[in-house]
Amino acid sequence: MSIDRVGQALEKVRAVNPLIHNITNVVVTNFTANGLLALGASPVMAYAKQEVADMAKIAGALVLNMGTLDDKVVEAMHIAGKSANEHGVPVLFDPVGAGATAYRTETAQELVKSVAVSIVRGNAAEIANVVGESWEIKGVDAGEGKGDPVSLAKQAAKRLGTIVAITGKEDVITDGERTYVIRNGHPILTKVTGTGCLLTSVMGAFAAVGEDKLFAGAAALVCYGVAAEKAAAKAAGEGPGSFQIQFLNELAAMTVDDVHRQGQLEFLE
Ligand code: ATP
Ligand code: TZP
Ligand code: MG
Ligand code: MG
Repeated sequence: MSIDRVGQALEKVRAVNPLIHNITNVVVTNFTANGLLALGASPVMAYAKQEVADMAKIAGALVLNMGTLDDKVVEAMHIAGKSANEHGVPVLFDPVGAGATAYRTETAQELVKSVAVSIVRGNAAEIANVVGESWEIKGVDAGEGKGDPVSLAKQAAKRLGTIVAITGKEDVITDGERTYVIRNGHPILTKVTGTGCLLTSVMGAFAAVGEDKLFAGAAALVCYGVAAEKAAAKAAGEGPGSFQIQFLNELAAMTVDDVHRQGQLEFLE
């Protein structure tokens, strides 16, 4: 059963403790490092153009996150991405705020052209803008675009020739042919900044240890959503501050049994 494979993927992350090289934004750096550690991965943040090629080639996965861009970060992403590609290291891409400004949209579109990305993960508006569709976006948060996330994700995956994950109330991940829908998570995730960014890095940890990158991404989405549900239950009535701490605790404490009990993974034909 698929949910058994999710549990196995979680155990493999913890057994392997993959090194995840993040070129991410200044808002979420600490949360991302702590979330990866809690899960059982090994985070490193490295940005200097002098070292990113060396770091990317020894990593289990490279995560490129556009949250707070500047020229130096963009140059580092291209260098690191090229090195990861040359050494068979999976690259995850989080196009934070694509569509909000021309600079973000252009940077995202150039990156997916010059770097072979294994998984792109964003909200619906970001993914639409990466593939040149307009979809309203306010800052880094999804707007009220109309459309079906499953068909948008499939269309984007085909156009980019990669796996695409669109997250929100429900999550979709597809390679354009095979598609999973994940119905885990909790609305309070939207009240803590960086929960999308950490998710992309967590998908990196699963991609680092899984041959089937589509399933690895789906497994990460299930585990992340289950941890959030458990954390929200424990922090009930207390607000986003308590939830954030409890979420880190649950990324560490979540068991294969929890995944079996609560995982909501559907494969769409
Ligand atoms: P945005 O900026 O639009 O919030 P993001 O990059 O933060 O995007 P999200 O789509 O919020 O990414 O996804 C982060 C996590 O939050 C995912 O696990 C997703 O399933 C979960 N999530 C987001 N919205 C909801 C919701 N309304 N109910 C349940 N889970 C949600
Ligand atoms: N501004 C630039 S990056 C960032 C903000 C608020 C964090 C976005 O994090 P997420 O995970 O997309 O909510
Ligand atoms: Mg969010
Ligand atoms: Mg985001």
